[in-house]
Amino acid sequence: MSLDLKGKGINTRVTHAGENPDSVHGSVGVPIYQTSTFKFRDADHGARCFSGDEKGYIYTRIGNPTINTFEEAVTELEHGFGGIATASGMAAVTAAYMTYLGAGSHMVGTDAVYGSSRMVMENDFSRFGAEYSFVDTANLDEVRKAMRPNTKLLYIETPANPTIKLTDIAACAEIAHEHGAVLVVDNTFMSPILQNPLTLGADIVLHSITKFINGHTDVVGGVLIAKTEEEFNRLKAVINNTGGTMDPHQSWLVLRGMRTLSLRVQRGEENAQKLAEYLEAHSKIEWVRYPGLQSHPQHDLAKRQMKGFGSMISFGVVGGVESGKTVLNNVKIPQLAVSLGGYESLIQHPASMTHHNIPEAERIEAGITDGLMRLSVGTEDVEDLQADLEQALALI
Ligand code: LCS
Repeated sequence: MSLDLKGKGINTRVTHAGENPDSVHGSVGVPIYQTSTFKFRDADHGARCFSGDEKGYIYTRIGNPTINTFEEAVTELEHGFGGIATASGMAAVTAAYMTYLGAGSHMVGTDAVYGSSRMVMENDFSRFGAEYSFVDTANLDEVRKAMRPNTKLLYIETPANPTIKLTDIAACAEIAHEHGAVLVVDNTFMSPILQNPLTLGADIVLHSITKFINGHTDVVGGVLIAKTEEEFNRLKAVINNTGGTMDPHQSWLVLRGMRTLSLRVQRGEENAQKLAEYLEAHSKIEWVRYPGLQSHPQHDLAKRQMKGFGSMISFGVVGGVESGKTVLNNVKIPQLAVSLGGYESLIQHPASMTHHNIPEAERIEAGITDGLMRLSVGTEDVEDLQADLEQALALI
């Protein structure tokens, strides 16, 4: 029997969600069902599993106990109806686009989304006749103006990668629903610990699990969580047929990583708040963007829709991109690498790395300037991180 998590706190829920000790040997950890297919008792049983008259595993692309355990756990944390784990975050983004868009339909998206989330739309879905408008969704007037009669999908990322701009989720849910569109929210930067878009009116929430949820920089993965059975079934049908699903070993790893999510998020956030304040006061720093700073233009929205401010900081160094690169090349604790949300600090330069594939004019218009540096703050001792940044900034 799994524990009833109703009314339990987030730390209890992240520790026990999806837990269901196996009935054969009682193993507390979920077993890895490393199998591609499942044997039917007889021909009628197989037919009933396919028709849905009986619940039963069929084939791992369609369902697998290890994968389902992870899906149930993350769905519990996001307050959804059901979740579908995918091979990567981009497989989740692609599945969302594929489910809600077709020839002649239109999407409105956040302009400063993760580079590939924008480029897969502009380069690939456009070839199938889907239309798009990427706008500054922090400005609700721009969102309203961009909506058309054929808009089927409002797709937002908040905080956005890498500008750390926020979008008002509840207001966007209202706008989307007035137009008969669905609202999909990429919640990667917050994780289910700090923001729950489904409780604010979104229809679908997605994550690159590669980041905070797995948290150990050793797995690529994604997940989509639907608020209703209807949306879950629509997504599931597309993913089962197109095949961007997660595998059992990957699911076992991400579930293991997720058990410590709230501890890592808490520590990363404490560190990030201190570092953001330190950077803001530093003479070599031109600007800092972190939702926990009073200076963040949407600090009030952050307090309203998020349960914490996260551990992603972007900043610009006096002297622009060259000075920024001096910091990147000389810090010793944050590693110079893309990705984010792991136990370790990482630093990178979006204009030439994660967002290099966005045409320059679109990139600059979205606020991803050449001088923007992005820091993912890990669980190290903050004094060590600060001393390290200090010695690198002193070289400018
Ligand atoms: N959504 C967001 C907000 C992301 O940051 C990423 C990847 C994705 C979706 C795609 O997920 P993936 O397929 O990589 O699991 N962001 C990356 C980044 O900022 N650095 O490296 C990858």
